[in-house]
Amino acid sequence: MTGKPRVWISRPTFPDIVARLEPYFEVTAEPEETAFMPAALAAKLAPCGAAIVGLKERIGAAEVAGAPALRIVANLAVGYDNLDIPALTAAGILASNTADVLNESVADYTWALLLGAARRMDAAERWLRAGHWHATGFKAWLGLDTRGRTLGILGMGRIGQAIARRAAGFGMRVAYHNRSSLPAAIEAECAARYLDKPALLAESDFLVLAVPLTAESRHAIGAAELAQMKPTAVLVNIARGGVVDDAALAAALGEGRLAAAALDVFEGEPHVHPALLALDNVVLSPHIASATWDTRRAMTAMAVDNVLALFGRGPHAGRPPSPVNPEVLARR
Ligand code: 8YV
Repeated sequence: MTGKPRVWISRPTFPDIVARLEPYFEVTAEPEETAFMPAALAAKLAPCGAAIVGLKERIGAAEVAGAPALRIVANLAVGYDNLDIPALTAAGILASNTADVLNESVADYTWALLLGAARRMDAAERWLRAGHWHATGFKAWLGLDTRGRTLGILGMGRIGQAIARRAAGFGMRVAYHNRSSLPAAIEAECAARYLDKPALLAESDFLVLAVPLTAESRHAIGAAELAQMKPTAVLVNIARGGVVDDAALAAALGEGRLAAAALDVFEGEPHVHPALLALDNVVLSPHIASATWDTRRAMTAMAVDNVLALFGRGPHAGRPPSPVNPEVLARR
């Protein structure tokens, strides 16, 4: 037993990056992906000075109550709806995320999903693999063009903006809705115009969801909103499952009230609504929009940097690069 503070890492990451912690911390990294029940999570956190966790770890007052030395929970994600931020703040624990380092990879993948749904790539591949190619015809597998169409973005944060910037290459118009409109310079850079939510729903040919999950955004797209969309529209969700009412979406897709969808995130994932699994006009993806080698390494490095910085070490000593509740730092 050394006198070093302990860091617990809840999942396998990249040992060469995590090694940067070793001079200063006693590091324990889980060797495989595990879903921790609250009591097991509390036991893991109890002896720690820092924890690097992922979205599966739901951490609130109960989980940190028995962890008096815990100073930082570094989330391996930009979203942090798995963390009860007021509870961590009340306990004097810093939360950090992986802001910005994943924007471009997530934006790339969003376009892969959008185009895949528009051109029915996954369904066509299933059909080819099933040996049906001999039956193809001139009017088989007709998809939707993006050129000249409107891309709507609900949630124009940094990821939304990275998605918007790519739209010019596809000849699309961009509209967005946020709680408030963006500065004119950003609107100009993204060639995007602000619309209220009903107008965005009505005008979008492709609607991308890029909002964080909050009480306000839960089921931002439900039956009422789907009814306001064009029946020819395509919905793409790279945000959080809870932003969409999956049952209502499956009904709209099944009844032809929406042309297609592409989903990287699901309510209650890893469970996928069975009605979605049964449909051919939805591209399903297991929450991998940020999953590239470079980006997942950068996310790991950022979590490590936040931990090192809080303990006065590393390149950002004393200044964690991406605090979510910086008021905790101000109090120290
Ligand atoms: C996850 C994400 O972090 O950053 C987010 O908010 O949803 C993803 O990048 C990733 O799937 C690892 O859990």
